[in-house]
Amino acid sequence: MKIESVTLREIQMPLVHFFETSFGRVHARRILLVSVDADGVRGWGECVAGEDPFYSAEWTETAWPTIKHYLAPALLKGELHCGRDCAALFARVRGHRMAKAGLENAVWDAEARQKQQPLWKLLGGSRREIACGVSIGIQDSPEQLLGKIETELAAGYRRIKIKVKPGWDLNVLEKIRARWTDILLSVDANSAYTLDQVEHLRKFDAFKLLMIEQPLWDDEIYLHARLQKVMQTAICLDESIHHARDADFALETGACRIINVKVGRVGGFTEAKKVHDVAKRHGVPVWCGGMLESGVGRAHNIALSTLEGFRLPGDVSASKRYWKQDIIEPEVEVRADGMIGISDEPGTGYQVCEDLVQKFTVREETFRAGKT
Ligand code: OSB
Ligand code: MG
Repeated sequence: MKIESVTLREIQMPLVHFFETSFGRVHARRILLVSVDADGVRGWGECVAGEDPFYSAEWTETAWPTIKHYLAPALLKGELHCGRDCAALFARVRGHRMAKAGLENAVWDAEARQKQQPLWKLLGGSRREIACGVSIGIQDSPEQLLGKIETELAAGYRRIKIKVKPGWDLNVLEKIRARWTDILLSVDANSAYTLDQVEHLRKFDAFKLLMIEQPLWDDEIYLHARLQKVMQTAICLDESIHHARDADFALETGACRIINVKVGRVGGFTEAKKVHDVAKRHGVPVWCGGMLESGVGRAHNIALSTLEGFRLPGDVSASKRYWKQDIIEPEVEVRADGMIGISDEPGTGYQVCEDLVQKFTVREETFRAGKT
């Protein structure tokens, strides 16, 4: 595989509805898209870093120069046979996993198109349909949240996840459970609590939750193990898991019973597959998290979710929940039974609408072999 050029674009897209977590509210996304041209095909990747360094240290403005000055040059200079080879080329750069994933996944995408194979098959997937859940942000009022849940359940989604933080947690859960006793329900705290609040956290056990995601510090695994010992609700780690070794450590120490796999957070498909394999070895289910992706990242999340270990509904939901118009064709649609059917087309099965990408692009730079 000869990578001839790498193009980095920033697109800006307003969200259909704001999204609020314990670390803040976003109204629009600034997304970095990566495309690589190789052997007559173009592969696309998405860097899922946020607009601010709040979910993780990485954000839009660290990803751009990291790709420009280090990762794209490494890719253009390196010997590369397939997507799997990228991680080694990027290994000298510490961290910056979302930036790495944007590039690596573009290479996997190109590889699948070049081999005329579905990306999901290339990744080792087997599922022909995947189960979808939704992640619903903090709203202006509990009534507004209940209205949203009602809409998503009617649309067929198989699991409702709500964002929680002190002051927007047990009170809201009481209202939800009063109305829907049996739905598959989980919460995501995005590190909003500390171990001092263990008595408060134990009260979550009353609500028969599928899981509580990332209750404690984003850089902590061991203290989650302490918490898991005194909580019935399964802990799921998101922010704390950066690679397969973290996953192994977390599962060995009992810090969680479920793992949220985000391909961007762990640095690309190769590492995401490793995290999946570690969880499988421990007999622990994983599910695919989301980062408010455009269609490019969304299509990649769908392909990843076909791996056997993705046994729980993911945060992979329909394009129209996020965007007035998504940048892929067809848009991601979720069936009335809450599933997404998997395409047999080569690549992701979704085409990138380059004219729309162009329309949303606010900056663009191309790097070529021998010129970086
Ligand atoms: O913690 O899973 C998270 C979005 C941005 C940053 C972090 C998270 C999320 C979500 C949204 O929960 C998932 C989605 O619908 O894409
Ligand atoms: Mg999360």
